[in-house]
Order: sequence, then C-alpha cells, then structure tokens
Amino acid sequence: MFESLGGRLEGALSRIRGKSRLTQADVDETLAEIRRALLEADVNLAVVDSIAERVAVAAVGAMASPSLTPGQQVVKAVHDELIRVMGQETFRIRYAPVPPTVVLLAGLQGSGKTTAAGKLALHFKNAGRLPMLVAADLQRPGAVLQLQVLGKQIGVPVFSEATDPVQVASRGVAEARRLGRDVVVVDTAGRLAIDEPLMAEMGAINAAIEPDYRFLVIDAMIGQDSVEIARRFDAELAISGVILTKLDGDARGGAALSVKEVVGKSIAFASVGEKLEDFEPFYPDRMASRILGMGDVLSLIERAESSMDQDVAKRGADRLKEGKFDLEDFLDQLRQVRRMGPLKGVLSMLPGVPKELRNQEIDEGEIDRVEAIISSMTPVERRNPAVIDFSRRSRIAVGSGTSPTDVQALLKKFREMNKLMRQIGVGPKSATRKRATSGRKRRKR
Ligand SMILES: Nc1nc2c(ncn2[C@@H]2O[C@H](COP(=O)(O)OP(=O)(O)OP(=O)(O)O)[C@@H](O)[C@H]2O)c(=O)[nH]1
Ligand SMILES: [Mg+2]
Repeated sequence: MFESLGGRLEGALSRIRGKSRLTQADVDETLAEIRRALLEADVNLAVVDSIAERVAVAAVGAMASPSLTPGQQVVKAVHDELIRVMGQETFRIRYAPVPPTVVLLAGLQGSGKTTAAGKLALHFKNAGRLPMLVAADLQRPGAVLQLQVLGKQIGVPVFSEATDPVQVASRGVAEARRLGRDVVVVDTAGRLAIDEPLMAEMGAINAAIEPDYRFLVIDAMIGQDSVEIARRFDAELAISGVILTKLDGDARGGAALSVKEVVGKSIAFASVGEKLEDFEPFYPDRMASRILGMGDVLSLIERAESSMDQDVAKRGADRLKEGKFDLEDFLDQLRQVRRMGPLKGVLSMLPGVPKELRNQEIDEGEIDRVEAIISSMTPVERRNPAVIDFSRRSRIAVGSGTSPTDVQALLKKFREMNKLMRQIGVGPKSATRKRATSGRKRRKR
C-alpha cells in the first residue's frame, strides 16, 4: 500500500533531503512534485492544497533558518502534515460502563464489513473481552453463514435468526447482555450504491440498538469516492469513525489521507489483508512514517509481541546462548516469524530497507520447503543433524516432497549459520571464549 505515493514523495524530497541550503527553485520544484504525488494518489484536492500550503510555509522558514538541515526540516514538515491530515491521535475505544459495548458496522457492498466484523471481534477478544457477533445482513444469501464461519474460526459466538435486520440487531444485543458478553459487533447488509432503503434500514437499526460506536467500513481502493460516501453515511448515522480495508492492495492512499480532513471522522482501524490477524488500530504517525519510507518499527514490534509466543522466543534465545540451537529450535523460530504474516509485509515495515528490496518478491515457497524438510525429520535427526546419512536424506526428501540435494543444501546452510552464530559470539559462553582467544593462546577446554 502507498507504494507509489511513498515512492513519489521520497523522490520529491530526495532532492532536498540532505541539502544545507535551499534555493527558491528547490522549494518550488519540491512543492510541485509533492502536489503531483498527492493528486496522483487520489487525495482530495482541498487536502492537497492544505498540505502544500503548510509545507510551503515550513519550507520558507527552513530557507531562512540558520539550521544546518533545511532539507530535513521540509521532510519533517511533510511528515507532520501527513500525520495531521490523518488525524494525529490514534482512535481509542472506550468500553461502555454498563456492558455490552455495542458496535455497528455499515458500508457499501463488498467494502469488507463482514470480514472486519470478524477481525474486530478477534481484536476485542485479544484485548481480553468477551465479544459476540450479530448477523444482521439478511439480504445477501450466505452472509449469515459467512459470519458464522468467521465466528467459529475465532471462537466467538454468532447471533442470528431469520426475522428482519432491526429485530436481529436488537435481539442480538439483548442476547449478549443475557450471556454476559461485553462487546457486540453487528454486521449489516451492504448496497451497491448509497440508496434510500439502505439508509432507512441503517437508521432503523441505529435507533433500535443505539450503538456506542458506528463505524463506516470503506474499501481503500475506491479513493476519492470515499469522501462522498463518508459524508452521506455520517449525515445519516453520525459515524464514530472509519474502518479502512484492503490497504494491502494497490490502494493509492487517497482515502486514508482525505477522509479525516474532509469529513472530520478519524480512521479507527486498518485492515491490511484477508487473514484475520491482518487488522490493526490506525496509527497516523506510523502510517506517515510508512508512506515516507521511514519504516514502521512500532507496528512490527507490536505484531511480533501479539503473535509470538514469548516462551518459545525465549527458549530459542536461551538455546542459542547455550550453543545448543538445533533444527528443532530452528523450526520453532521459523514458525514464529511466519505467524507475523507474509515476510514481504514484515520487510516493508522495516526502516532503511531499500525500496527495491521491499518490493522484491520473497519466495515464500522456499520457506515452505525448509519447513517441510525439517518437519519430515525425526526428533533425533532434528536434535543431531549429524546422524543424517545418505539413506535418511532420501527418506526426508521423499517425505517433504523435495530432493536429497535440497535436504543437503538446508543442512549445509544450517551448519554455516551455526558456525556464524558461534563466531559473532552469542551469550556469555562465547564471550569467555573470545576473551580466551584474544588473550594468550589457550588450549581447547
Ligand atoms: N485483500 C484484502 N481483502 C479483503 C480485506 N477485507 C476484506 N477483504 C475481501 O473482500 C471481499 C469482501 O469482503 P466482505 O467482508 O464479505 O465484504 P462485505 O462488506 O461484508 O460485503 P457484503 O456483505 O456483500 O456487502 C472478501 O473477498 C474479503 O476476503 C482486506 O483488508 N484485504
Ligand atoms: Mg457482508
């Protein structure tokens, strides 16, 4: 997401980034390029103007300032502006003092409401809540089943009945209260375009259940149009915020950068993929850094923390220290990292990773192969790869659908990695060893 906008902005700013002196021509050129980049990313014109105006002021200030880094100041101004238009603060859910906290999702057809309902419920569950899903989309055949499948996947109950949307919603909330579920997420039907029946239905559900939060779900790919959609839904429902979906696609970013500034409603959550974990609170500051290619370490750390099993991570680290890291440990750690999502996504959040590398196709298949190979080994072989002889190698290759050469290559890589670990010195043991060798030569202990 935001690849082309990020690239264009970085390009615009690279001209002045390191400069210790800015000329009027530098500033004009840079501003023009920033405007072009934003317009091309489908950012609302009024928003483009407001960003450009404020950056221009900052640039004039930077030209006059005795600072050594005027170029850097302009970069910072752009960064600050991106944060400002996206809403500065991160949206926080305040749970209702008397549960349940009721959340209503609304939006156009296919915007990602049902998926977002499941993701949101998982988000609440991970936050220690007891969510419940309510299937109030009785329009599309299969909508209820879709939500039930999601509910099953995340272990969250789904309320449904074949009556009408308003009744399902109110009875769902009542049921949640009865069962002691403290957050209710109500999924509703979408329409191809905003029309009267849709708005009337949403209005009726809204009046019936008086939700604490009314989120509009918007597909980030629709760009400019999102502003008008948000305005219309806001007029009917007084929305609390926006859930922006499909940010993993080739969304140009216009929606993310326009909605808050034009409609005055923040983006509360961002959906960044089809998997249930691909969902996060929307952090304007991190998003701005991501757009400008400054990486997004905080999101990454958070994702690592929520998907990593701390015990497994620690066990791996301990065994590395002890010099006992074997293929079993390697497999554990590999699985941990993969739980953070596709490696490409992980890589794109790291700062300083060059654009070319970020966009490079990572061969997930290669990692699948490694996983398959290690999975086909016996525990003894994983603990002590040295026992793997020719016949074991063939067996492992057959078991993992690879070739003996693949198995051999993996073992070789693993040996090299282990050697490298010992050389860079992990943990106290190798520290002693390093001291020993750097001092007078000692015989092997
Ligand atoms: N890549 C990607 N796909 C998504 C995301 N969110 C939803 N989708 C996909 O978009 C399609 C529509 O999602 P739904 O959740 O069914 O959308 P909806 O708004 O409930 O659709 P209706 O109920 O028909 O109005 C599905 O194929 C989802 O898998 C996302 O963040 N990224
Ligand atoms: Mg749906």
